[in-house]
This record gives sequence, structure tokens and C-alpha cells, in this order.
Amino acid sequence: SANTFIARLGEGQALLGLWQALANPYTAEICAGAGYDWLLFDGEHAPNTSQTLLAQLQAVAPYDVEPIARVPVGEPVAIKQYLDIGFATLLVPMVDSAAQAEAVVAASRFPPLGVRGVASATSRASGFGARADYLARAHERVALIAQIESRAGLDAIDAIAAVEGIDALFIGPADLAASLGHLGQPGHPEVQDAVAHALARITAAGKPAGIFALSPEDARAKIADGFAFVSVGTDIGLLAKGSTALLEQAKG
Ligand code: 3PY
Repeated sequence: SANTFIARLGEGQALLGLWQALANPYTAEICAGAGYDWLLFDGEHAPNTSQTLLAQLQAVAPYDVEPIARVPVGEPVAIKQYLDIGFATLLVPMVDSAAQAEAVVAASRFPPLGVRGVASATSRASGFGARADYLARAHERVALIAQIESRAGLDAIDAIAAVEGIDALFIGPADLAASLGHLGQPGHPEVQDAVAHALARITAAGKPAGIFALSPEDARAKIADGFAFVSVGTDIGLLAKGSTALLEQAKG
């Protein structure tokens, strides 16, 4: 694939990522130097705007890390804006049907392949006009990851995974737990059974599966289970946990 994240997934080793919810270029830069394979910039739940996402993308550009952005919703406006500022890999929340997945793919491609609005020389993605073949080849660089995180998404998982242009699927355990009647209990056996079922279906479709791990132990287990990319924690979690632990240690 011309998309570097998908190409790296194809190399066979699980790719470990860190969730960025602080919406801050300074902390993104720190995390980019830590050695994670990918960072997820969250436009769904974190206080991000196009400007803060752009600043984070610029901050991590010098590092050997794959930036992925989660759009707030799988609609054309968000998708074109995120692609225009230079994200090539998008995580799309709440994909519940093949029709939704197809609409997301269409939103990421210029006509005649899709319905993405055209910005060329004014977009960072085009190198500000420097890439002569940008419009014709932009779709080759794009990767779309559909989030499966509801009962409806689980029911439609085979059809979603079969959609051309959906390059990978990602399980959101928190929302999946909520949808299955276990709000706040992503580790509940019924939720984890659903996760195992989803992994099997995604693998059967020949696509890479990703997941948000609940702990470092869970991350190792999910890698062993066959997940191709695993989020192992969040910037907020590191700061919250580390600052509390430091104070406790200092107090003795
Ligand atoms: C979920 O767990 O629901 C996610 O979307 C990942 O944080």
C-alpha cells in the first residue's frame, strides 16, 4: 500500500500505539519520541479543532511514528478537512453498517471514485500544490479504519469488512460494552467474547484488526490473540497516573 501505516501492518509485527487526548502539540512531540509505532489524535472525544490537529501533526512530523486521526463522525466534511491538513490514515467511529462504510470510503475519494470536495494547491496534503499527481493519486495514500463498537456493528461486521477501501477494523471496547448492556465494564466476559468473535471475523475477511487495550497485560494478550495494532494507553492516563505516583513517592 502507498499508505505507510498499512504497509507497516503488512510487515507482520503488531504495531503499538498511544492515544493522544490532550489535544496538545507539545505533549504529542514528547510521545512521538518515545518509540510508539503510531499515535492516535482524537477528534471524537478530545477538545481538538483543525488547528490543534494540524499543530500536532506538524509536531510529530520529524519522528518515525504514524499519525492517525479519529474523525468526530464518519461524514464528508470532517473527512475532507482531516485529509486536507495531511492525515493519511483515519479512524472512523461508530461504523454500524456496510452502507455507512461505503459512504465513508466515498467521502475520502475525489470524483469519479467518490464525493470528496477538491482542494489542491491550498491543501497541506498536496504539498501546497507541489505534488503534480496529487489529485489523481490522493486515494492511494489514504487508509480508512472502521470502528466496530456496537451490537449493530458486530451484526454487520462481515459486510463492513468486505467493503473495498476499508483497510482495517478497530474494536472500541468501551462503546461496545455500553452497547451490549455493560456500560463501564469493557472487561466483562460477554464483551470480551464479542471482541474475540469480532477478531475472528475480521481475520477471516483478510483485514488487520486493531483494539484499544485495557491495560499493558491486556495489550500483550491482545497481541498474542492476533490483533495487528493495539493502543496500549493514553497521554492523559500517563500524566494522571505519573503525577499521582510521584506525589505519593515523595511523601513516602
Ligand atoms: C472505545 O473503547 O469505545 C473506543 O472508542 C476506544 O477508546
